[in-house]
Amino acid sequence: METTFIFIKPDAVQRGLMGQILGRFERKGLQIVGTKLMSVPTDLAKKHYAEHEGKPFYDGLIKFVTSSPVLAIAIRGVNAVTVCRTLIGATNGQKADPGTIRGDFGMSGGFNMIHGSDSLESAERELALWFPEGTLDYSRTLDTWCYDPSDL
Ligand code: D4T
Repeated sequence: METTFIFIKPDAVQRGLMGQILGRFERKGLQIVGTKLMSVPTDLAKKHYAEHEGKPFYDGLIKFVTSSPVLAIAIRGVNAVTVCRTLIGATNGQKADPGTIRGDFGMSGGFNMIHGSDSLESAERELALWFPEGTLDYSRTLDTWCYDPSDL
């Protein structure tokens, strides 16, 4: 099992898409183990996007993610990092495949609605930044119907 970090960005929160987006992860069979609707302090945004510092879009990106609340989410499942990235789709909504979150809901590269950790190492780093208090550990009876024993 992996735990990955997702956040629903200000554009999707403002557009009233939180429930529909969260629902896509739930209906897939993934387990929500943390949620937090929050304003993002600038220093947290800068730590999160440290790898992009100096790039042309960096200042606008920090301004965007700190402009209005986001929904931070921790999600658990087998191969959760890759599965969530697949559900999210390509960075630019105009190029993202139909059926993905960005492909179905968005038209932008910058206002692209959602972030998902791109590796297990990133997930661990980002979860420590966004959920320093930790995530929840609970079992769900439905997991016995989401995975066959060989998946686990
Ligand atoms: P995130 O990190 O937000 O899940 O998005 P991606 O993993 O799909 O894309 P990324 O790290 O390459 O970019 C981070 C963030 O910056 C915005 N961005 C990116 C932008 O505004 N202009 C650009 O040219 C790029 C490459 C969008 C996502």
